[in-house]
Amino acid sequence: MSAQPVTPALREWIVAQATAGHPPDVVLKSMLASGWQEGVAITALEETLREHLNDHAKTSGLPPPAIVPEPLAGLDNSTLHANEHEVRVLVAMRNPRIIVFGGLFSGSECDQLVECARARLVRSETVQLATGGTEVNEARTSEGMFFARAETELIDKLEQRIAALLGWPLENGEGLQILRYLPGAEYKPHYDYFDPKESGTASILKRGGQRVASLVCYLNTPEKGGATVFPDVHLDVAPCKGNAVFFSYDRPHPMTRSLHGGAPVLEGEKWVATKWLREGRFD
Ligand code: PD2
Ligand code: ZN
Repeated sequence: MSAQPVTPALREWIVAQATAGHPPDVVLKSMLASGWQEGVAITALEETLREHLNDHAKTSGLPPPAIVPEPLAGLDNSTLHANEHEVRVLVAMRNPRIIVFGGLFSGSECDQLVECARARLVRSETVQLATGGTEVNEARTSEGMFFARAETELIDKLEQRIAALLGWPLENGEGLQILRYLPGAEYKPHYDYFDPKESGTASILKRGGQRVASLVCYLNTPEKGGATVFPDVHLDVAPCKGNAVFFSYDRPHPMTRSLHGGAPVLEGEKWVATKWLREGRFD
């Protein structure tokens, strides 16, 4: 079958369909019905809509894109080496950028983090963007604590491993946050970046600028529930001891599709360590 050219007229038609409110799967169906090859149609749809969103972002004064960590830049391997430690790439999604790593932490490293954090847990708070302070929030029913950067030898070693894996300066990382979810606890879907429209954001950004990526590392395997969910792309990542999910967002805007949450834990506990990466040094 000869290649079908994606013409400017087709791109215009796709944008018109999307603007009229037709969801991508409906647009795809009508392309297939008019004889488009499935692969060509999907690529044309994805590329056209992404370009359209980017153009829209430029003209509507949205924040410009930042440089974000890209762990797989120039690599075609399913196994990476981060400071002598072997890490497997289990899932890699491009848009939004989501990567699931296998074996980032060893079982014993996970256990040690849990035991160091246990006695220091307090009910988790979220950043109160109106003031730049923090508050207890019903959307987040976990308990947590923060380690200072390089607080112990183990934390220093893990932070160096993460910096090597992500290719992002260690100094741009916030301290490791440990969270424990008991049965029923959850973290409702949210964005990890700071909303530029909120009045407290300017003061938060003075230290390190925006968050541009997150790495959620699983320190145990809950018996049931507790997936990290990405509702915009219908992706659920099962928590599995030693694995981690990475995702980046190049601007503080929902167009990054980085909305994510921690689904309720149904049985057992869930422990995670979260590393947030800033644009600049977080000193
Ligand atoms: O524990 C999780 O799965 C989770 C989900 C959403 C953690 C975070 N966000 C976070 O620490 O930001
Ligand atoms: Zn989050």
